[in-house]
Formats: sequence, structure tokens, C-alpha cells
Amino acid sequence: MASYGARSRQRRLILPNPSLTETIMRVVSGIQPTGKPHLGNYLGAIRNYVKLQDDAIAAGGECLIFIADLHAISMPHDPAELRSSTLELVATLVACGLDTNKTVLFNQAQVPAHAELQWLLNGTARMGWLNRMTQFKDKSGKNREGASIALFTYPVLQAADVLLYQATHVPVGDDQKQHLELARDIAQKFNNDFCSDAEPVFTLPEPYIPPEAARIMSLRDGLAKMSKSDPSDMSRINLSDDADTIMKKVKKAKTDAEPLPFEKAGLGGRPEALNLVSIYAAVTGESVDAVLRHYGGEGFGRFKPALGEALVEVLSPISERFNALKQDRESLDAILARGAARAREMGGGTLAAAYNALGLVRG
Ligand code: AQP
Repeated sequence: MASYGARSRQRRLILPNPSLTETIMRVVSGIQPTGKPHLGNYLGAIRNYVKLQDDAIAAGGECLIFIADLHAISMPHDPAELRSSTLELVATLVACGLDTNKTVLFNQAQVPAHAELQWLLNGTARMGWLNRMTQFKDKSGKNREGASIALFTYPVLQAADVLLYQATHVPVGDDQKQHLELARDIAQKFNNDFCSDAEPVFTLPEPYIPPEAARIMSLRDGLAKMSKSDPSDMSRINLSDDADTIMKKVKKAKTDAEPLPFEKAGLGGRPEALNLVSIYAAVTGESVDAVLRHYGGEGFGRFKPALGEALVEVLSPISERFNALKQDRESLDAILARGAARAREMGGGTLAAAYNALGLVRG
């Protein structure tokens, strides 16, 4: 896992686009508009976008966050829902604290360079590499033959998403670590095969995986990731849930019959208990051991209401802001249009350099 130190890791990049040569820290990440964003997305990713947008600016760099709508078509989807989920996700990200004066916020579909670069990278990515991706195995399940090609090549698009902008830091949850490693492999091979040592086309991106809450689990199954596509709404806390719903979901969360232990080691073999304590720790900023010092020996009858209240305290302001923002579709459209125009500008140099390195004549 990559450690993170914005200032210690500052470096001057040699970039193919001369207008980018001053960039020293570039944060890039995306999130799919595939359903309601949830607590896992918030703790594993969105909260870090908000933190990193300030770090990037302080380091003289930039932050780009995109709605991964091109990724969303890798699974069966309803076009009307995709359209409205895209705008709702913009509202959610802004409600969580993304500031469009600091962050370039856009959707992939308005920046064709993502799809173009993916095609160029398809020549470099290897079938064997993609065959090892666990997300494809999880999402295709027993129906591999019926899965879309887009689901299989999803990690190549993801590589294009970050390589296009010379990303240095990519904030993601733990589930995306393998895809980031693949992006690095693709960049490395492309640079080796088609570029001189002095002029690599791509920067190797570093994942930024939060030290805590990197993988929030389902409230119904401590071994399954909390996910937008889980058919049970009770499995996750949505960022749009109101206080009553949050309290109800926490009360109904699956647990075991034992009281909480006094130390983290005592949570071994108790995935649901570990998940709830980890969530409490993540939202309050305490360590798991500190939480257990307080609640060790207590049953869930006492712990769950405390967890519910801690969640409501953090999530209520977000859902209030979201409900106000989501009505204003014109402003949400305008945010995406402005962000996409900037992203098109920022990715242009790298895309041109990739075409050129491959010997493709563009006229
Ligand atoms: N349970 C999780 N815990 C921590 N981080 C998580 N992320 C997702 N689930 C968890 C992180 O959220 C970011 C955006 O994820 P995504 O929407 O692009 O896709 P995903 O990882 O596939 O998320 P979901 O909720 O599971 O969506 P569906 O069900 O549509 O596949 C990523 O950085 C991810 O790591």
C-alpha cells in the first residue's frame, strides 16, 4: 500500500504537454453513477478527494474528479437512470465538500480523450493481466461468457482515466488497488516500448488508499463489500439517507451475540463486529483500539445507537446539502460542462503524445 506524504513526494514531472511542466502533484479519481453513493464510497474515496483537493492546491498542483459514466455502461443499465444518477452524483460530491473552484469536476462522456486513450492502451495491455483482475471475476460471477467486453476491459479505461492527466496521486478504496497496479504496468510497458528514457509519455500513478476505512463491508454480511449494486438497501448506508433510516439500518445490522472485546485482536473471526467498530472509528476519527477501550465489554444494544448517532452527525449535513443541490439541474449541468472543457484542455497534450509515440498520423 502506498504511503502518502504530499510534500515529501513532490517532484517535477517532465510532461509531454509543455503547459503542464510546472505540475508537481496531480490528484485524479472517479466514481461511477451506478446507484446511490454510500458510506463506503464516502469513507473509502470521496472524503479523501476533499482532503486531497486542498493538498494538491497547497503543493501547487491540481485535482480532477470525474463521474465514471463510461464505466457505468459495462453493466446492464437504464439510460434515463444513468442520466439522472450522473447529475445526482455531482450534487453528492459537492455536498460532501468538493469545491469546483479547486477541483475540476466532470464526466467522462464529455471528454472523448478517455475512450481514445483506452483504445491506444489496448495495444499495450495484455490478456493475461486482465484475466487476473478480481473485480471482473466478482462482477461477472458465473456468467463470464455473458459479461460485456466493457466489463473485461474496464481496467484499461481506468488506466486511461488517470494516465491521460499524468496523475501522481489516485485516491481509491482498497478494492481498486489491483486496477491501479495494472495502470502502472500499462504505463511502464508503454513507456518502455514506445518512448525514450528521457521522454516517457506517462507518469506512473500512486494509489492513495486511506489507512483506515479502506474497505467498508455490507451491513448484512461482514465478508461482502458495501456496494451500490447490492440488491438490499439495508446492506448499505446511502449518503442520501435521513436520520431515521440511518438509525434503523444500524439497529438492524447483522452482528453476533458476543459483547465487544477490549482490544482489536478480539475482533478476529467477527467480521460484522469489526466492520461496525471500524465505521465508528472512521467517522469519529478515533482508533479502533480507542473505541474498544470505551465500549469493550458492552453489547451491541449500547454500541449500535452510539454508532447510529455518530453517523447521523456526519451524514445529515451532507444529505441536507444534497437535497438542496439536486433540484438545480441547470447548475449541475453547468458544473460538468465547465469541468469537461478544462479536462479536454488538460488531457490534450498527453493524448497527442501517445498517438505520436505509436506512430499514428493524425494530420
Ligand atoms: N465498500 C467500500 N469501502 C471503501 N471504498 C469503497 N469504494 C467503493 N466501495 C467501497 C470506493 O469508492 C470509489 C468509487 O467506486 P465506484 O463507484 O467507482 O465503483 P465500485 O468500487 O465498484 O463501487 P460500488 O459501490 O461497489 O459500485 P458498484 O456496485 O456499481 O460496483 C472507489 O475508489 C472505490 O474504491
